[in-house]
Amino acid sequence: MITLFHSPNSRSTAIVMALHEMEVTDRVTLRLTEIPRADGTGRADPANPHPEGKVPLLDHDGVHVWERPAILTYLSDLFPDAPGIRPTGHSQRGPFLSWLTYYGDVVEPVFIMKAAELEHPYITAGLRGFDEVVARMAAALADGREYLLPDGFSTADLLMASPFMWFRDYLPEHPAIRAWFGRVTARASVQAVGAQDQLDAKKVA
Ligand SMILES: N[C@@H](CCC(=O)N[C@@H](CS)C(=O)NCC(=O)O)C(=O)O
Repeated sequence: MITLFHSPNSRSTAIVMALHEMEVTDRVTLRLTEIPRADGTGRADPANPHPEGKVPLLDHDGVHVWERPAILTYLSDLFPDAPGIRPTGHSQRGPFLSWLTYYGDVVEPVFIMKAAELEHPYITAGLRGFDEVVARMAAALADGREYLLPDGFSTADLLMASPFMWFRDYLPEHPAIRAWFGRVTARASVQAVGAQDQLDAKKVA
């Protein structure tokens, strides 16, 4: 049995969107869970097996997978024929994994540093900064492609777009990035899960 611990309007939302894109919502059970929120609401759910009580967490027959890049990679291995992923052996598997890992290793920390207004030579040396993230995305989209991979949408687009969904002010004034973000957020998965999250948010904190 595969269960995703999900809290509405949180980092796990992108994983639920990915399940829709992969057309595997009937294969993965959603378990709504509570988390402590930045505004002081919510609490850790003792039933959530995440080591820090966070979401998302994927439970596959009692084996736990956490961190979104790992979960999206794991799902792509579990469902190699699903749309929206690049399975092992696919010519774009490497770039697909690279965007997922780049998100976790660089983009998310860079967003947090930006929000916290933190700068340090170690950060610049190790991660680079927000401008470099924007430049990397702009470079990928420079050839006119619609999504980050040259052969179309992937769940890596959901992950890379996810921080901009919460921090809309951070969306750069770059036409190709704005058009890409518009395409990602117009997708049926994003619209449907966003609407469902609003309903589910009333059930859990
Ligand atoms: N790097 C993790 C971050 C997970 C994370 O921080 N999730 C937040 C939700 S937005 C959470 O569960 N917070 C609850 C807490 O900090 O206790 C990932 O991307 O999966």
